[in-house]
Amino acid sequence: MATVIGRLLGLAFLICFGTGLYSHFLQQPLPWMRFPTRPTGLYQLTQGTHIIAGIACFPLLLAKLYVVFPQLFQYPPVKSFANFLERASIALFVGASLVEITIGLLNTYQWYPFPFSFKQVHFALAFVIIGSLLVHIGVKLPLISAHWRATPAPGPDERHPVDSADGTAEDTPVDDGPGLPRTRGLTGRLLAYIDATPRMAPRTSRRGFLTTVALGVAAVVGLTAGQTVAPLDAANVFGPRKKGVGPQGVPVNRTSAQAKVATAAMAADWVLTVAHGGTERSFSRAELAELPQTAVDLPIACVEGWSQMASWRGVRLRDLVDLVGASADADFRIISLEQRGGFKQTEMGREYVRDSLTLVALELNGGVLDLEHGYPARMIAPGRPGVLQTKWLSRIEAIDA
Ligand SMILES: Nc1nc2c(c(=O)[nH]1)N[C@H]1C(S)=C(S)[C@@H](COP(=O)(O)O)O[C@H]1N2
Ligand SMILES: [Mo]
Repeated sequence: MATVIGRLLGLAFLICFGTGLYSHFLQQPLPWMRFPTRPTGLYQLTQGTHIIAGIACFPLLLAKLYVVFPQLFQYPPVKSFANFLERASIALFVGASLVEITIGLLNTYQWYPFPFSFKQVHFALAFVIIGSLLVHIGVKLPLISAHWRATPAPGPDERHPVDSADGTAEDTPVDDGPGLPRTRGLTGRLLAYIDATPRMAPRTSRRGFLTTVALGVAAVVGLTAGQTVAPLDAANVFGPRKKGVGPQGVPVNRTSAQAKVATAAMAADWVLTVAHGGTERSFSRAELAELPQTAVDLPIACVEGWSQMASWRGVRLRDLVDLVGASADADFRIISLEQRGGFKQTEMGREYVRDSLTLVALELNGGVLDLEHGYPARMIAPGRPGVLQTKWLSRIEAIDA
């Protein structure tokens, strides 16, 4: 039981680690990094999966703890160095995991009742978790490989073979004792013997327990996944965001009031300045609207796990930067009217700048962009996290290489 749940938990953590790293590097790329811009919903998929797998970890981790609970109090506490490593790595793994998924869940509700930076701690703990998991697997490797080399368990009548007709006894299979796996080779048998911790009287039936865990996973995932998986929308009871709820049918993360941009955004003399090298041009909203317009369907996919498809209309970013003579390999800094706040400016690699779907959007779902969605103009690009879809644009400038 511990193995079955351990495998599922390991899988969920690996998925979270991979999708988490992807999300991290999208937001803080190393200088040489380039990212795929297709499929356009790639980040919606990776981050939606990250949150779903993370939420599934709650029942899985609790189940795993429940199953191994008696072993937490084994005596003597440490039997050998390998045993010490194993127990220390598990203690670290369990502690770090509980903190990791708890702050992750709180982050999806944008609730931060802890005195440290969510982003840094969530990132650092991921390495503690994967590291301790690797130590744990390393210590258990001989046992794991012995298990995979094991011969299938014999049928009932093979166990006690009758003498053959000529009266000579056939090879008698070694009886490993009740509950021990039959393994090939001396090492395998020894390891199986060493691992034979006294069997506990079952506290519940195996099937009942696994059903409970499966129901738990189905419940917590089913009641939240609708925040990103459209067909599950109706069942989205606990997800912090609901599809279609918000101005122009799209949820809002940071409001114009929180960002303190309303006055600057509504000002009659607003312009968007585009700069490359020594060249600078400013465009009023009317001037932007006179440039060739493109319509695209792209999702807002928030790191917090909600996402929503929307229709945007506006000017291709590459057309705009070409007007100031941008080179094809120029990366850009996207600056909003916001004076404070972590996302007042973002950076955009050339792969997004040159993409035909990347827009300075002026319209959303058939109407003038709502102030809450970034009026007068905002960025929308394929495959990027919501945090990088900068609202209330002010300036777009080439980053000197
Ligand atoms: N200037 C600015 N743009 C921003 C943000 C912000 O805080 N400031 N938040 C981002 C985040 S986290 C998300 S998920 C999207 C949400 O876009 P929406 O509010 O139009 O749905 O806007 C992004 N754009
Ligand atoms: Mo977001």
